[in-house]
Order: sequence, then C-alpha cells, then structure tokens
Amino acid sequence: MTGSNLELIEVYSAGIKAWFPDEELGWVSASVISKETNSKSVKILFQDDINAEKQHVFEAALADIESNKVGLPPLRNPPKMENTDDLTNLSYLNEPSVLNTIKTRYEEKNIYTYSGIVLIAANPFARVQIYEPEIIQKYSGSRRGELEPHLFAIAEDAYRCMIRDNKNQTIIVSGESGAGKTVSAKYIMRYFATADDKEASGKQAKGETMTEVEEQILATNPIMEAFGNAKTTRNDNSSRFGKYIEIQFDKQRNIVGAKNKTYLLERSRLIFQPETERNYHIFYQLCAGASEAERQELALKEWSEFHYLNQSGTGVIPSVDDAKDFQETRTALNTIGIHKKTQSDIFRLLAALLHLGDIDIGGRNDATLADDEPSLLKATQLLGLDALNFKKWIVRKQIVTRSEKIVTNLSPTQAQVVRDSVAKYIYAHLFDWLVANINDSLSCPNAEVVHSFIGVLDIYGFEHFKKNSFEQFCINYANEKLQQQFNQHVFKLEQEEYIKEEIDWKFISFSDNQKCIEMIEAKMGILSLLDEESRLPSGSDQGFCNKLYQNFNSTYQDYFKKPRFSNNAFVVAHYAHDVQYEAEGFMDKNKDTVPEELLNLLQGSQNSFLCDMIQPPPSTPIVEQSPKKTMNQAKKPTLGSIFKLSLINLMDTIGETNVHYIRCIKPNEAKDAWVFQSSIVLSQLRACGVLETIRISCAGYPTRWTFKDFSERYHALIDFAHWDPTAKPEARAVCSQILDKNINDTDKYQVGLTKIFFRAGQLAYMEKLRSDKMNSCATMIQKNALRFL
Ligand code: AD9
Ligand code: MG
Repeated sequence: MTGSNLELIEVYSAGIKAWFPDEELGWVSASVISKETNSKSVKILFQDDINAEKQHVFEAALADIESNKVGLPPLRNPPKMENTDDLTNLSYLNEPSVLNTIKTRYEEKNIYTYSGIVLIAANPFARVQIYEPEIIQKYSGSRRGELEPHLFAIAEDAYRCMIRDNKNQTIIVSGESGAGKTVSAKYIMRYFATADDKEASGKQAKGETMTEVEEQILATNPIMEAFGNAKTTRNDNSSRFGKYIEIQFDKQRNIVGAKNKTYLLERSRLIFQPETERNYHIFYQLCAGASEAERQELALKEWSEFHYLNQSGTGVIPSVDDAKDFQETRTALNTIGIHKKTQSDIFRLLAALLHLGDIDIGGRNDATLADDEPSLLKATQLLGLDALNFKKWIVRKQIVTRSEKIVTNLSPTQAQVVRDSVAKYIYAHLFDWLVANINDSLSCPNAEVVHSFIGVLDIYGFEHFKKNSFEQFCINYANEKLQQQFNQHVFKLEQEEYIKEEIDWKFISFSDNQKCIEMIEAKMGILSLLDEESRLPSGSDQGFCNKLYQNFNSTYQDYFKKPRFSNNAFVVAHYAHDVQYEAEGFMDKNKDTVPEELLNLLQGSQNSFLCDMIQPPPSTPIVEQSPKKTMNQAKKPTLGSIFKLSLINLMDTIGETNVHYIRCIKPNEAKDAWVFQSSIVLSQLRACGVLETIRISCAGYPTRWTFKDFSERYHALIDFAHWDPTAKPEARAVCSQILDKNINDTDKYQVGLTKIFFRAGQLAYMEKLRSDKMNSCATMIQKNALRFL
C-alpha cells in the first residue's frame, strides 16, 4: 500500500534531517547516516548536526509505526523555508520545526511571526526601531501579508474587518508575566490614535497629530500603570490587573471615545511585597515627587520609612525616576480631566494608607493601641475619621447573635489583619473609582455616535509557580475560558475552510476543556464550594479543601487530584499544565471582608471623597439583599463570584466580536536582550495554545496546495506510459493523475474545489518520490550522455 505510515520510512534516506529531543536545547537536529530495515523492524542512525561526536538512533517495530504507536522522528524543513514568516507555510508542521522557525527569525531580529491567524511576538528586551510613525503609516491601509508580520498588521486587520463587516473587533494579547502584553497593547492603541486612514473618505491625513480624545486614551496608560502596576521578580512594570479597553469609532471611522474594564486587581500587594518586589508604583512616585507643601500636609517620608513600602527592602528600580513619573502621572490626570482638587484628594488617601500601615499595634495576648499613636492620628485625620472609634474596632470585634452583641478583644495579629483589610478595601475602591472616572472622561458625550469598537484585552497569562494561591487560581481559570474560546475559533475556521472547499470531512476531536471550566464555575463547582465555606461561621480553608476532595475525586477525576503528600492542597489539570493550589488563604482572599463596624465608620467619614468613592457602583451585584438590610449587612459578593461574573461578561462581549490573537513570548527568564532559550519558549508555546492549534490542524488536513502549484511541482510523477503529449490538460486533471498513481490510501488526501488537502507528513512522502524520480532521470541522462561519447 502506498502512502501509509510505513511508506514514510522511505523518506529517511541519507542526508535527510530530523529532530531529536534535548533536555537543554529543547530539540536538536540530526542527519540520517544509515538505515536498516527487515520484515519486522527498522533502525535509522543519525549524526547530530551540532555535536560531531554524538549520534542518535531510532529503532522501532514496523507494526508499531504502522499503528501510530511509535512516531518517526519529526522531519526538519529545508533551510530556505525555515525562516518563513508564517508557521503554517512549513512543509513539516511539527513542534521542533515551529520552535526553530521562531528562533531563526528572532536571531535575525524579526520578533514577529504568524501562526495562521495568530501573531507570535517574542520579546526582544531591547529597543527595536519598528514602531516609528513612518512604520505606522506604512502599515496603515496595507493588507495583512503584504508587509512583514507586525502588531500593526493585526491592528490594521482589525480596523479593516470592523469597516468591512460592520462588526466589533477584539484583539486578545496574552502571554506570561514580562512577555510584552502591556507594551504591545500600548503600541496597538498608539497605532489607532496616530494611523491615517488612507481610504476613509473625507478624512484628512493627520500625520502625527492627535485629537483630544486620542490623547486622553493614551493618557490612561500612565495612570493605570501608576496605580495598577508594580515591580515583581518577573517584570519591573508588571500589571497586577487585567484590562479590556474598547476603542470606540463613529461612522466616519474617527475615534470618539473609549471604555476600560478591569479584572481582579491584586489586593495583597498593598500590604505585603515579596523580596525584591515593590508595592504599586504610585506610592513611590508620591514619596519621591510630592511638593514640599504636600509633604508637610500629608506627613510624607521616604519610601524606606513606611512599613507598606519597605518590607521587601526594594524601593528603587534602576532606570526608573519615580519623581519624574509622578509628574507624568499628574499630567496624565490633567489630560483626562481629573481636577486638581480631586487629585489632592487621591494623594491624601494614598498617604492615609501609608500611615495606616505604620499604626503600631502592640500587646501579647490582647492587641493594644495607644490613643495618641502618631500614625493612628495622622491616618484617621487624613481619612476624616474619629481616631478613638477607629482604634476601638481595630483592636476589638463584635459578634452579633440573635439575642445580644458580644465584644471581644483581638490578638495583635488579628488586629493587624483588620488594619490591613481596611487599607486593601480603600485601595481597591480607589482603583475602581479611578477606572470609573477615566471612563466618564473618555466616554463619548453622545452615545449614539458610537458606531463600533475595537477592544484590546491585556490579560495575565497562565501562571504556574512553586506555590500557587487564590490569585493564580483565578488567573488560570480566566485562561481556561480564553483557551476554550480560542480553540473553538480555530476549529470553526478550519471547518469553514473544509466546507467552503466541499471536501468530505469528518469531525475531528480536540482537547475540549469544557469539563475543567465546569468544575471551576458550575453550580457545585470549586468557586461555589468556596463561597459556601466562606459563608459558614466556622468555615476554614481546610473545610473547603475537604469539600473538594469529597466532591471531585470521582466526578472530575481527569481534572482534579488530591496531592499525595498534602491534605490542604488540590491539583487542577489545566489545559497547559497541572497546577497545585495551596488552600491556605483561599477563604479570606475570597471573602475580602472588612468588619461591619469599620465599614460603617468609613461610610460616615468627614472626608467626602472617601465617602463618595466607597459607594458601590450601580452595577455591583448584590447577592440576596433584602429591602430591610443595609448594603453592609447584605451578603457581600465574594471576589470569586465577582470575578466569575466579570469573566462571563467578558466572554460574552468577546463572543460578539471578531477576534484577533497576539501571543507574547518571553524568550528568557533573565530579561536579557536577544537571548532565546528554547525550553522556556516551548513551554509557553504549549501554554498559549499555539501547539494545540497546530495539533488540531494536523488532525485534519494541514497541508494545502492549489491545483496549479501542485501540478507544477509534481508533474514528473505522472505515469508517462499513459501520457498524451499533445493534450493540454487542466491543472486539476494533472493533479488527479499524480495522486492516482502515487497515493492509494485515499484517506491521505482530499480534493477540494480549488485545492488539494493533505494529511500531516504526506508532503514529505511526495517530496521523496519527486527527488527519487529526479535522481533517476539525472542518472539516465548521464548514462545516455556517456553513450554518445
Ligand atoms: V505582566 O503580566 O503585566 O507582568 P507584560 O505586560 O506581558 O507582563 P510588559 O509589556 O510589561 O510585559 O513587558 C515587559 C518588559 O519587556 C517591558 O518593560 C520592556 O522592557 C520589554 N518589552 C516588551 N515588549 C517589548 C518590545 N516590543 N520592544 C522592546 C519590549 N521591549
Ligand atoms: Mg502587563
């Protein structure tokens, strides 16, 4: 039988290159030296292409190869193909070839590569001159594929689709921390703000000039980064929240407004920072850049003197000038129209938080706090609160039963937790308030003018650390949802192509992660079990964990595991990786509560800005609120449930748009310029679904040739005994002849309306036949030539 897996063995003739796994480099290339085949097995010897002293052996039973139990070593593409700007052009679409192409391009300083509909962006960690206004103008108006792969090509594509299809668009930018999502999202925003629309009728070329609203949109970046970004070990400017910004256009394709939605700001950072990390940039900016008058009024000190800023010992980032950045933040606040007085109110709150963190709580068993403790006085003064009342509810708690109210003392540690909960509560509200205000300034005054939008999603990628907690759980849950959307999209496109070409095609399966998502968000899923436990007076992290063990070990056995050596952790088999989550802290983080008495105090504050800010926005979901209850008494929605709801909304929004994908890759951990570590890149390609997409397409018919191209390349394989040299057959007929003669297994290909579709690896076989034929022709010509001599 021709065309079967066994036939592919023939391809491995002397000199042919293939890939072998390597612990350090990911994959290494090697060339066939010899091959021995008998009726039962095959043994192929390869010479390593880099290490002259190393050889690789492939040995397998023919039966195993035929049944696909053992795969032949993945083939390497011809060198001239290896730096193709679209991975789907590769003849051999396998993992090492994909990796090698991205690497080859990166070494040539090409950071962008397409993988079909996805743009892969490898972070250069160095300045590259590819974002200048001239380049923006070059991409503006050109079609994808006309120019080198680029962020701007994706942005332009989104813009064109919006106009052509009259449909909203989304650009999803994902990748792990430090991979370049925020930088990419900013360049995309800049592109929309500055690109001329060469085709838009009636629109003047505006070059580098921007309208007020375009300037305002760009000004949101320094503000959001000051309040929502921080130095982490992975990234000096790490976004600690997810963001979806809708850039709104009118009918004439002018930008008329924007709307930001944010997701899950990391709250714990406000009160604690791991070694070498920092709190949110704005605090250091304030300490370094405030005027003398502000320093006096707010009692500001150096960053190193505030507990909330000095715990990690790191307060300065080389190459960052916090004082200068503070001026930039102020300018940006001015640009979006936040009044000077409001800016002072904001800084006042920030300073209050710093003093709050310095409140010195003492005591051995019971927490003690002096009435005249200076930080207490300063913090409460700035917050507009009564110091004594505030102090009371920092060191004590009240339990309300049916018949009575019992007040008990807290331990010093408990009192600190309460103090910190107030700080986190205020900061989280300040952040939400800022986003709401930015949206107010950026919203188009006349909503009817908004015709369509392009949304840019800059969201944390899959996270898998040594110790994973509630934050990683939420982040990975978000990524599961995005991955599902991505798979469905790719799969749908693939099917559409097959249907368009009218080929006979059976549905192929792909790893659907629906069950994993269900396990997290369903009625009895992880999040609702966590909520259930959080509402119990005696609820605990252990109780939550036990509930998971009881419920999931059998129901979701493919996605849930209890670790062998821990009773308070659980493992989720995510699409990208198994992740072990430590249950400790899940419940508190999920509840995110501030004692009732303190909430009441805050709501009655003399500081009208604070009062204003902590009012729940009208859209906040309130669970089971009875009319008699106040907001505080109502069951406050948990962070998990808020996140779930916002994700579901996000997915609905994305679902109604046409989606474009950018996958950012961090090529090395050390953030070194132009250093490419294959193993690190490989795991990211896996985590961001690029390899899965390739697998999906390989399960179908990944190689496509038009009739013309195929007949031109392989016409030598026609059976010339039945060939009529006078006829001028159509390309399609030539293709049929080639296929009939050379491939008997009809499952290996499908003939569409304009193209032929091949199974993975089939092209290698055709190439082998072709080169054999060429060689034999060459030998024949030589022999004939000799005869004439
Ligand atoms: V995080 O999940 O918010 O921690 P991001 O957003 O993926 O992360 P970011 O965009 O902040 O990463 O990029 C990290 C750093 O990489 C930047 O500060 C730059 O120093 C560097 N970077 C990223 N993209 C580019 C680029 N296109 N050109 C040059 C870049 N440097
Ligand atoms: Mg970021």
